[in-house]
Amino acid sequence: MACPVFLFPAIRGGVSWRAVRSSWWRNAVFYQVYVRSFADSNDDGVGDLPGITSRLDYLRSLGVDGLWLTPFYPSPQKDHGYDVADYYGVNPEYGTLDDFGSLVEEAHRRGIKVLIDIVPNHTSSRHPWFEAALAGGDDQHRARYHFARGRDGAPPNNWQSAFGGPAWTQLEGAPEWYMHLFAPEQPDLNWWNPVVPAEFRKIITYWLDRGADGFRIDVAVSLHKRRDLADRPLVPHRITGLPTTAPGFEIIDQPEVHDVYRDWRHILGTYEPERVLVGEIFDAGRQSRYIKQDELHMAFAMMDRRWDASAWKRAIDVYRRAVSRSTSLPSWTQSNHDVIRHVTRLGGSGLGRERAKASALLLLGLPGQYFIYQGEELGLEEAFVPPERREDPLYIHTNGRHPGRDGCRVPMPWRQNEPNAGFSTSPPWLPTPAAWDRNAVDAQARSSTSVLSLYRRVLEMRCGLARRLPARMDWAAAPKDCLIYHRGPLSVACNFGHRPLELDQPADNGFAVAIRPGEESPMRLVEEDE
Ligand code: TEU
Ligand code: CA
Repeated sequence: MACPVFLFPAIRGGVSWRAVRSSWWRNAVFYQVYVRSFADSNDDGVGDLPGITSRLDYLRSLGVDGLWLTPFYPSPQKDHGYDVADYYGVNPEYGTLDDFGSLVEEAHRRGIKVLIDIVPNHTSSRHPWFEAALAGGDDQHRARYHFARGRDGAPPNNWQSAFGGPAWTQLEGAPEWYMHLFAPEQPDLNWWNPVVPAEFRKIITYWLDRGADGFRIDVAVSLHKRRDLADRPLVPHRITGLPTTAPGFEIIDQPEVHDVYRDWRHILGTYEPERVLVGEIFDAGRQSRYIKQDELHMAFAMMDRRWDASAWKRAIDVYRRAVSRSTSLPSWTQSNHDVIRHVTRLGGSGLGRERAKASALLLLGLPGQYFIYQGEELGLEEAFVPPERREDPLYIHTNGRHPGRDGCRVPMPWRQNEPNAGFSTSPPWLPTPAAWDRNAVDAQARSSTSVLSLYRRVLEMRCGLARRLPARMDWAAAPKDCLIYHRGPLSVACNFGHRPLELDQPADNGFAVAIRPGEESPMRLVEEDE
């Protein structure tokens, strides 16, 4: 957005004042667009790039500084784009390269940056490299992936796929297996082979040249697997006694992964204005190793703790400490396309929504970036998707033991009293829940008490305060079930309890939150001029 953000974190390690000062991404608010479900321009039931372009004014009026687009590359969509068949194109369902160009141009015209998703851990099984590896069986192509012989008809080792079952699939009628830490349609690349890093250098340069402002890196720490492919040691489970994998034995996160990001950061450094790397890393310990002046700029401070003041305080401090030795700040987030929507996690319906409003304010006042997941600004809940309509490989490959992630990926409701809440005149790829009409953007825009109006107000206030907010915050003494912090002129209070709290802390220049169950408007926003 047009709001210039000039907040100065502690400057260490020889970063020039100018470099820090001119960083557009520090304290920015990003908005994650799940491309397939955001906006459908041609009414075929599937979101697309021109749809996003047509909604940029909505995103500008919301007040975001940047977008993260989930993968839009040609893909068989076995994991909805996280199975890339061609890293240099656009899935025809989503548009063309020209559509990408217009999207970037129009976003930039509105002062909005565009991050794209890069998937370096694995390709699609329909990527020409993997097809050649299977067809020819030649060593050169196979060496780009992990092929290994099985052990007496069993997989080469005991590693498991994140989607259930072994991380290996056997080739038909052959002794070899190939590795996939996710679905069988997502074979893992062999980053030890120099051809692979060389290809990704080309890919990121290609998109930087097309105007991308940076990358969200999928499963960022997994690129190099442990070289010996050794079995994970098994130990008896603490409670059940059943064999379980021993902690502290890394099959990913090898030291060489850091070389990749140092290399990418170097490439990014040759572009103006500054481009950024956001790693899909949630673990604070790992964040402290990867968020560095010469590696990643950001990673996700995922706030998925139970609704409890001390648990939230602890988590906030853990994530703040993780970046304390860098010039970066945490990137607060509560939801994405892989997790149950946080309104639902926090208790669902009215209560969950009020808590979600409070948690957003709590996090938006903190130093750092904030990542909104599309629909969060509407207070959307996890949707029920009938089992026969579910498409997530996590649901499919666990044979339904895991409900899958479709419930947070249901298309955006744009307009009330229209088919499929205004997303599309055709049935959307995932069905719109009947009651979603009332969540529609147009309805919420008309109401001053809607979640959307709250987000707009808070982002505007944040933008207005930006120049006066230091990178430092301090916790203040607070009553039980309550967190209070001060950050320069801003004071934020969040009530995690069930009873209304009267605070004697003045909330002079900032906003204060109080949850008053049973009241029509349980949230209080104290603005500067009140
Ligand atoms: O997710 C990687 C990841 O570690 C998880 O959040 C994953 O969804 C979970 O382990 C499943 O049990 C990324 C993407 O965000 C996700 O959508 C993809 O499915 C995954 O990588 C594979 O590309
Ligand atoms: Ca479409």
